[in-house]
Amino acid sequence: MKNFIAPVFVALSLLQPISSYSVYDLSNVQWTLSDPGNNVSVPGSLPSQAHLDLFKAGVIPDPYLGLGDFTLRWVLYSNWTWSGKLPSSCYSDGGQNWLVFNGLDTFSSISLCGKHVAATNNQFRQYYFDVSDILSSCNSSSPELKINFGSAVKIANEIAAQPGQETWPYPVEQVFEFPNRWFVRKEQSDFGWDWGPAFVPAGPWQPAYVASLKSNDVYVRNTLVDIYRKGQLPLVPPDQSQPWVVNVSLDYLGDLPNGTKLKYKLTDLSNKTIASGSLSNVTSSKGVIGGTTIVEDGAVDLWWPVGMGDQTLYYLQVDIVGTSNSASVTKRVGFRTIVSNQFPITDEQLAEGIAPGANWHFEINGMTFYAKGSNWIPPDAFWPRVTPARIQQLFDSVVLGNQNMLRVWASGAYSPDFMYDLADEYGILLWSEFEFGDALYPVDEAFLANVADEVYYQVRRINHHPSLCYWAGGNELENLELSEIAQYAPDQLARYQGEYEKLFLDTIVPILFGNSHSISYSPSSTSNGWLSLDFNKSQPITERYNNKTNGSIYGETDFYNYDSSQSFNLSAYPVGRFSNEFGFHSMPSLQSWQDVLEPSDWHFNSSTVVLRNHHYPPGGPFTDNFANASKGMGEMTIAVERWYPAPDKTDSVANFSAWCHATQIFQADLYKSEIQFYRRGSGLPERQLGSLWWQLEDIWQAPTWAAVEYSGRWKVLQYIGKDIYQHVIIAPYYNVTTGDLEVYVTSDLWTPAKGSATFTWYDWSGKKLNVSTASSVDFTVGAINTTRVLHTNVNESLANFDMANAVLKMSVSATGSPPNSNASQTFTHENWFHASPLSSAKLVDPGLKYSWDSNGSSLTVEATKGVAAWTWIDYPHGAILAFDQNGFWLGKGEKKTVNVMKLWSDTTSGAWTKNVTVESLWDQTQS
Ligand code: BMA
Repeated sequence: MKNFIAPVFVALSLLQPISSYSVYDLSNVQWTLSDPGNNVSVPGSLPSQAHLDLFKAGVIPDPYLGLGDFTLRWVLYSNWTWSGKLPSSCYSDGGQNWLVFNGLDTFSSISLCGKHVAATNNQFRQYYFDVSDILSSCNSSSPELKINFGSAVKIANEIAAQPGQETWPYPVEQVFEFPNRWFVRKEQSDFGWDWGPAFVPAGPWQPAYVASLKSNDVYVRNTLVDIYRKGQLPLVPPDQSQPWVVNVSLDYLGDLPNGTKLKYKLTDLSNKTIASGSLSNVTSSKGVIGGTTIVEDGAVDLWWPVGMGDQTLYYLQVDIVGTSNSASVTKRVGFRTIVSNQFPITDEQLAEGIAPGANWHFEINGMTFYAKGSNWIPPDAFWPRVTPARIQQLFDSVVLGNQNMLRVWASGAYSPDFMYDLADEYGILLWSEFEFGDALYPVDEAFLANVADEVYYQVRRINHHPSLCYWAGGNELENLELSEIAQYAPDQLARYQGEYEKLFLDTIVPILFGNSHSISYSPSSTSNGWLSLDFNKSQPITERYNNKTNGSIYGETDFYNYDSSQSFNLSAYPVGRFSNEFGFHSMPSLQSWQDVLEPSDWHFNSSTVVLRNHHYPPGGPFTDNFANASKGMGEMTIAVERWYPAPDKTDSVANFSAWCHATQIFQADLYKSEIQFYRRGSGLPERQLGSLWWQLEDIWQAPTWAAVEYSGRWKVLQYIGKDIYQHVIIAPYYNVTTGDLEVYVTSDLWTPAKGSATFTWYDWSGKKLNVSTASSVDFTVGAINTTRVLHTNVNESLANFDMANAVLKMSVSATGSPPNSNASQTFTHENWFHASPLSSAKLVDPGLKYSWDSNGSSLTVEATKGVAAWTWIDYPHGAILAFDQNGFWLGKGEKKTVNVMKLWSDTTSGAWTKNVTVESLWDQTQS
């Protein structure tokens, strides 16, 4: 055996013959990437995409620089071929030889030894081809493998132009940069989105192999493990006293000998065996073999999301006994149940004050919890350069930011195994979606069959991960696309709704529920949930749509309003059971812009900055690209000027930086206001049980809704999210029309907490104001509930004061226990209220001072002269880190010790500490 062949068999004993089974990783081939049309031929790699190899070869600059999104269009209009020679040692004569591709993006034509193998048209499928005959008749000892990729943009347009092709009423199909993405099973945001570029990359984006099999060898190409409580049905809270069923099913290539058995071994991570034996009910049909076993309830510990218990994991090894290569698969698994409860509100719930309608919340291991998190988009326009380290950095930000759930949004790509692996370890719940969004899709036979293969592969690949918490069919399909049909083409609603159900119910559900008892599904995020379930049918779901009763509350909310005059008007926020997205865009920091812009472009409205703002995208409904982009810039500017004193620094770079920052303050302020509102809803009739903001992270450096910039740097929002997602919070709710101010303490602990809230009014210079509201209130707040601790009318209570010169500090201290624990713990939180907008408040110089503590990893910040609003510790380009707090307020004389919570990277050898600045809102506006 030559050294580049990876042996994957394990010889069970010396008496067994050593098999010639081998799996050859095609990343070892010396690839060439070429396009004769453009006279390009450069070294290629696999996995990769054309842009990445061209960048590596110096043919193009880093696509993210400047206006690369537009200037590199020639790459996406070209045809790219990866060619390379297979070593003769990677395949065998007489046996079966398979080409296995875990992902081809997207329209490829494959040839081997000059013979056509196949054409592909789905980025999300695994493809496998028996090339034994081609290889045995090939007269070269190093046959050439060629994979040619066509332009997805051109092919999408060709498909759309086919006679009789389906069309949809305007404006249902959302165009960002390139149209017709809905005909193509490729990452939809590759065609442009309102937070990203449109590189429409092409290439073998996932690993690929040659599997060479002798008789009775098998190659397991995909594995399903489904762990659920006996009797469990999807979407139904299971009986937690039942034992666990472990169902295993393997997709294999090769021929299984008759009477093959499956053996299993369940071990903990230290290799202690928990259970072992043969799987029962073994069934085998062409290419699939499976069986089940029962694991007693007490034999294993539960897996919990972060903050709710341990992330206990186990190894499940399954051996196919009887094959000559002793095929064996090991998956790391966890034991948990997770259900999206959409059942009608019960009488018992009504008696608790919950509004009628239906539930919409998650239950982990039978426990209701409050979901806190954000939406995940593709972390890069080029997946092959997304490393586990990058995901780890983002997941650090998720858990350090007090989040427990990410909605992995529907128009990127199915997440790689390493991302689910990391989520299993971090305890981050991944709400996962099939890759359809902001469009309706064709339903011809070929399209549905293509989707069916994709769903079958992805569901089986991902299901064993305990972090998987939910599947949804796509993004905004019911609340937006079908609503638009109802609005613009009401007479065609029945047709398009029927087509929608054909794809998202009739096609997807039987495959999903046929493979998984453990995961809930809804055809759309956002939706009003299901109306009824009938498990006598392979597709049990009937959607509720608008089958609603007045006064009742159903389903999820999705909310955006770019009219910033309404940003803090609480009565404009949606009242629902769960908020799966909401937001407003902001600029990235100057430091992020420095990564991709020439210094001459470091201006708020430089054309490069503006053209990287895709909120109203270049291909979208408006006619002029620059006007589109400017509209989104204008929304940010107006919001800043409306609500805060606007930066006006004489140094143009400092002014640019201050403006970028000011847009982040507005964004953070708005999200905080909404998150407080949603969380308070946990104890109001809506029984609101989750808020996931739009969006966690950036795909590139641009004005977007992200909380974490492309480099990993935290925007103001990420710090404010960390603060407001703490277990116990105190927050003001103000009605500007009536002057009513209410303050609530909200807790997502699983048992009641007791404590006191204190209230102190100041003027901006820090002088206490003798306002007649309560100064301290004792309270008990129930489990996942809220309680009002102050109610006043500021028009009355501040009648003798200058409203523009009054701020209220609210503090809470409560004793309770963290979820799933009896330990007693003190929870504290503080918040500030100002009745007049900060744009008209009488801010003073707060006299901020800071110094590094002797340990060098924390600094003390103090406001010596007045109240400091939105205190911000900034650090220079070159380091990426997170403080344990930032963007906070300080009372006069108040000091805070701020720790460097995480330092991810530092190219300054520590010099960044010398260039830290500390400024408040007041300082930001000083020249
Ligand atoms: C929703 C999302 C995304 C979009 C975001 C911001 O529509 O589902 O499609 O990027 O809002 O506009």
